Amino acid sequence: MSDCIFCKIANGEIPSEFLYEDERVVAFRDLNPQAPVHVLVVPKDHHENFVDDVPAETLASMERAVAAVTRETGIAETGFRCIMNTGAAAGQTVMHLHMHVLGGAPLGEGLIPS
Ligand code: DGP
Repeated sequence: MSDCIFCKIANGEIPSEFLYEDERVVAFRDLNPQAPVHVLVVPKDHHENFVDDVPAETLASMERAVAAVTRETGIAETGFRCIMNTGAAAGQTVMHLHMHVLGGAPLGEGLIPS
C-alpha cells in the first residue's frame, strides 16, 4: 500500500536496520520502545491485521523472526512477550500487521493495562 509506513520500511523504501529479514518478513526496533528490547516483526506484504488472510508461510516466517530476534537480543532465555494489537480499540495505530516483541525487564503480570 503506497501510503503505509510499514510497507515502506519492510520493502526498503525507508532505510532501516533489520534485526531479521527473510523473503516474507522483517524485524526492526520500535521507534517508541516500551521495554529495553522492543522489536516489531512485520510482513513485507500488506495485511491489515492477524486475521486479514495472512498466508501460513508468512505466519511461519514471523515465528522464525521471533525466535531469531529473541536469541540475538538475549531475551529467549529470560522471557519475552508477543503482542498483536488488532483494531483501534486494542490500540493498533499502524494498520499493517505487526507483532511487538518485548523483553529485557520484568513486564508485569497483567494482560490488560489499566
Ligand atoms: P501499534 O500501536 O500496535 O499499532 O504499534 C505501532 C508501533 O509502531 C508503535 O509502538 C510505534 C511504532 N512505529 C510507528 N512508526 C514507526 C516508524 O516509522 N519506525 C519504527 N521503527 N517504529 C514505528
